[in-house]
Amino acid sequence: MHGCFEELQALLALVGLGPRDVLVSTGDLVDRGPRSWEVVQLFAAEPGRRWAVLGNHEEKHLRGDRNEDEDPSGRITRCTTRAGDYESMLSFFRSLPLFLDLPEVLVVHAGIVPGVPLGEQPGKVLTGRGSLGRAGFDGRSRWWFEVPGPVWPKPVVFGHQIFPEVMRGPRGEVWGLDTGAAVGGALTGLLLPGFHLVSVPTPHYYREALRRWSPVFLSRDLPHLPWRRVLELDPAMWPPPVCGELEETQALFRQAFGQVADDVSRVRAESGYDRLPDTERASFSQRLRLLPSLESSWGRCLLRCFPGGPTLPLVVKALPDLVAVRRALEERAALDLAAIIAAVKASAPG
Ligand SMILES: [Mn+2]
Repeated sequence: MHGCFEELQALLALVGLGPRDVLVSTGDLVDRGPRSWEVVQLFAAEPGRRWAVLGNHEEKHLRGDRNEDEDPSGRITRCTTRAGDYESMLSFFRSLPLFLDLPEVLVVHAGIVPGVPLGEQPGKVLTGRGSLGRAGFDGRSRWWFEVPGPVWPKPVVFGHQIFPEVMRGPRGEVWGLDTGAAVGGALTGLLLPGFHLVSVPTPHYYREALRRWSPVFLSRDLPHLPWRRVLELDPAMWPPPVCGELEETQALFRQAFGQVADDVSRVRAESGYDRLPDTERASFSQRLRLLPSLESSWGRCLLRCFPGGPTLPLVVKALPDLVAVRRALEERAALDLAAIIAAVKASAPG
């Protein structure tokens, strides 16, 4: 359902759900769409006749998964749900089963391993956590429901994998109902016991949400993002003021990089390092390393890049994020390079 509350209401109105009917969700009640909390409330309020299985999106919230580079939909839900409501959401998720064995069908979120008893099914496969990339679930190999022979003694109803049309399987023994709710597809229901399909189109809510929230997240994350990611981002792709923040951040890194390059060349040229025979160069570097004035982020970066000069991997390793670069540039501003050069020259043996 992915937070498509209005479409869910429309779907229920369409089928005329009566007081004795039960509504069952294949999971992923939340994320991507605009009204996750309302969808959760609709289920949580009436546990007797609103059932759902655990989807990978619910599971991600329960795990407190913060690895959101690829899919920030959970983070958007966290940011748009009041703290107390979010806690209630989590405790509701904790109550969800991995499957529902109904009289007419078996309901799971992502899929099952054919022939394996329900109690022994891997939780990952049922909920779709990490099932992508696994044969039978990756869309490249034959689907788990296309194996020869019966998949299960009764039809299996599942979600998780978006199909342009409901996936009925070669022998009609599976019902893949995810038709892209919240991503410009439709919210689809299966009426039991007659096995009739009903669906309501949904806008591409998630695209809109991404457009709105990605700049907010980038702005928040920028100070702590690794340089490799910061430098990969194209400022022109981002709206102001994030575009400006990104440009400033990248400029700061280039400034630090240029400063290390200058300092390495200055130390080499002014200390006499470049005129030393190869045999004495190692001892020079050793003496440079022992200078107490280089015990700082900037000093460690300089030493890492000496004598060959900075490279992107070296600087990134010494100064992993914006916070580190800012600190290093401040340290550099307070540093007397001439004194360092004089000290290393003075430390020469003989
Ligand atoms: Mn899913």
